[in-house]
Amino acid sequence: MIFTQAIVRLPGQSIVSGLSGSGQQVPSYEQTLEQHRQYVSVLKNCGLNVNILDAEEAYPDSTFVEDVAVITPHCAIVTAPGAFSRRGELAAIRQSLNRYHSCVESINAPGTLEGGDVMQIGSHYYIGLSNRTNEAGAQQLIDILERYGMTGSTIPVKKFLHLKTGVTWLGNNTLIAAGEFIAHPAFKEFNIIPVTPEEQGAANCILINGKIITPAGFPQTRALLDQLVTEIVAVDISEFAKIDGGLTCLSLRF
Ligand code: CIR
Repeated sequence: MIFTQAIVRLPGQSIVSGLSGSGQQVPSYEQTLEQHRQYVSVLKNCGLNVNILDAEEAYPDSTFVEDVAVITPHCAIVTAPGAFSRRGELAAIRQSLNRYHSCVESINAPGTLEGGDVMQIGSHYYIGLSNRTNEAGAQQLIDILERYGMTGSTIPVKKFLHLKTGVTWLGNNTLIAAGEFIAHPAFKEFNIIPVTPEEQGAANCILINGKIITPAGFPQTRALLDQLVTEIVAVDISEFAKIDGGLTCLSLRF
């Protein structure tokens, strides 16, 4: 699948108050801006037109745009974040999506769904059931996908924030996976690149137009990837990782 567009949102100064599972580290606003700049430059080098949205100070986690929308080749879907503090992000992303898609669907209460729980492989979408995405939200997404000729299935997420925190698609029938997803029966048809517990953050990679974007700072995983893939680009997103952000969640790609 060839991507041509990406949507990102600049981090605001309020990112220092972003949600964090551990609550132990606070990102530096200035460093998130610099890492975001480098991230955008990598997306551009992959051939994408990048629409850089203004920061939304009222919403500390709004730079993680992946969670508030799912974009398919046939329609876009505005999600319903399970995190209450993130629900105000929806109005602005809906406006942006209207520029690209004539069909913009929604997930509605009592359903909750965050895009970090949605992993697309071809026309099939794996949907993680996590603390952020519930059965009702997942079922609504499956119904929407089916209306447009696509399919979806659910997979429980036990230890990760989102499905894609623990597993992502690298193309060529291959997934990179950590923890519970390394030997998960739902993924038995795929080649799995296993990530060690010490390098868990490396399971969140992005495949864009034949290039694999990987988070910097995970040497064991990088060595494994180097044996399999030629075009690998590492990006430092360590500031975003302090509040549980990964590579995928910083953009919508389509
Ligand atoms: C949150 O907890 O919502 C943000 N601090 C991090 C969101 C990361 N999103 C993602 O992995 N898709």
